[in-house]
Amino acid sequence: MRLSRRSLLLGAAGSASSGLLAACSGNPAMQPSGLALPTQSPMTQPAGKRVVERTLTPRATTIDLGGTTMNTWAYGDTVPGPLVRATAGDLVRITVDNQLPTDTSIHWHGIALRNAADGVPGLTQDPITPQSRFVYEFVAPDPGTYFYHPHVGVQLDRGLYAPIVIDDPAEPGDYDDEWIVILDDWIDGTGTTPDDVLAGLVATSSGSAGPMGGMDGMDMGSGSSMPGMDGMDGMDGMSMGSPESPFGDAGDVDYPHYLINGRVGSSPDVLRAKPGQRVRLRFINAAADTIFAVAVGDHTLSLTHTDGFPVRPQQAGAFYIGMGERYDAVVTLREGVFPLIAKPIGKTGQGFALIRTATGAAPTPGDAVAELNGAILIGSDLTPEESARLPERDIEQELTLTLTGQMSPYAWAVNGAAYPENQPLTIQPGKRIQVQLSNMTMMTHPMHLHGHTFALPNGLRKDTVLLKPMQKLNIQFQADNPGNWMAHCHNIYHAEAGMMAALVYQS
Ligand SMILES: [Cu+2]
Repeated sequence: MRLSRRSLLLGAAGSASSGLLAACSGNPAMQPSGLALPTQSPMTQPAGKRVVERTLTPRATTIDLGGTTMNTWAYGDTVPGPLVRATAGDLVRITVDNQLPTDTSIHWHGIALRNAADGVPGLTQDPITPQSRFVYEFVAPDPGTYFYHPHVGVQLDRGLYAPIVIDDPAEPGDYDDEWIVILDDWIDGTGTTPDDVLAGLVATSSGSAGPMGGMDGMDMGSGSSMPGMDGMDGMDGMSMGSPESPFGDAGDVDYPHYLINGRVGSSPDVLRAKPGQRVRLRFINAAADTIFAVAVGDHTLSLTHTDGFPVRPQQAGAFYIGMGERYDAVVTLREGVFPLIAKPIGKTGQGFALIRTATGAAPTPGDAVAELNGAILIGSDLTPEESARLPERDIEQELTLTLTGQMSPYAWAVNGAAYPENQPLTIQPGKRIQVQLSNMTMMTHPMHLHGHTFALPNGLRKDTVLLKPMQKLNIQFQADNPGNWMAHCHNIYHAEAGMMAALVYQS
C-alpha cells in the first residue's frame, strides 16, 4: 500500500504547502507498514430499511455568502452542501463525482460506519482522483447530528461541508420544528486559499525557528496568528486567547468572516417560527480553526445531545462548541426577533443569524447578547443519559496519545512524530480500550476518533472532545468496529501538519 504524505494529505493542488510540509517531515515517503485497505464490497439493503441515495459533486464554484461572493470549492452550488438524511439502519449510498482539480474523499464525521466507507485515503481507500467517481455505502447505526467533509489536505476549510442527520425511529419528536445551524470560519476566496494559509503558517513561523521538526519547544501562549484579509492585526498575538475562555490559545488563523448556515452577519440566515413553539436546534461546528461560544439572545437553551448521543437535558444560556463537535438543543421561542450568535473564541468578529417569531425590527450584529457574558457551559461537563453509557467493563488495553507541537516552527505531532511517520497504534478486537489523551502543548485541541464514540470519565459519549492546554484525559471505547481508523486533532491545520495517528485493529 502506498501512503505518500503528498497524495494522502494534500492532493495535487496543494503543491505549495505540500512541498513545505514534505521538507519539514524529513521522510515524506514513510508510511505505516503492513496496512491493507478494506475491501469495498457492495452492501445489500437491510431487511425493512430504506436505501438513501445521493450523488455529490465537489467542484469549483462561486458562492454568495450574503452579498459577498467567493470563489471556492463546494458540494454543488451551496455552502453548506446538501443535507443527507436517513433513519438509523438505512443503507446510505452516496456517489461522489469528483469535479475538483485535485484528489478528494468524504469522511462521515462521527458515524460508527464500516471502515471501507470512512473516507480516509491511505487508510480506508485510495483518493478519489479528478474526474472519477467513488461510491460510499454504509449503514448508520446510531441516530444523531453529524456532518461530512473531505479527509484530504485542508479542503474542509473551503466550502466542502454539509450536515448528515440520522433519525431515530423510536424518538417521540417532542418539538414543533427543527433547524440545522452550521458554524464556519471563512477565508477561502478572500484573496487567499486554505492551502496558502497553511503555507503561510509554516513559512511565517519558521523565520525565527530552530531546527525543523523540533518538538521540544512549547508555544507559551504567544499565539502568533495568521492574519486574514480583513482586520489584519499582524503577529502581535494579543488577538488570541480571550481571558475569560478556559481554552486559552484556541486558534491559529484570524478569519475575515464567520458564517452561520453559509451567511455572513450583514445578510444573515433568518430562521422563522411562531411564538411559543419548541424548536430543536442541531448545532454543528464545521470550522477549521475556531471554537465558538453560542447563544440565542433572551433565551435559555436546553441541551439534549452531543455528538449524536443523548444527555440529561441541561439548561444553558450559552455553550462552547469545538471544531467537529455537535450539540442539539431545544428552545421554546419567545415573541420577537432574536440574535443567534456564534462568538469565535480568541478572535474578532462573530457568526450571526436571526430567529424571527414576529414582525418588527431585527437586532444587529453589534448588539450585545447578555447570555454570552454569563456562565458558558463546557460540553464535557454534561451528564449522559443512561441509554448512552458504555456498559461497565474492565479496561483490557491501554494506549497513549501524546500531543506535542507549537506555532514556531509550525509543527504538530502525536506520540513524538508527525503523521504518517508516527507509529500506528494496534487495537485488540473486542477489547475495552482506554486511551490517555495527553496535551503537552499550550493550545486547545479538539481530538476526534473515527468509527467509534468514546466515553469520558463521567460517562459522556463523544467522538470529538476539547483538550485544554496541558490537559490529560482518559477516554474509553469498545473495540467493536474493525479496520484502520484515524485519531486526530480537528483543527485542520494541526491535523495537516501532522497531529494525527492511525489506530489499526489486529487482524
Ligand atoms: Cu490541534
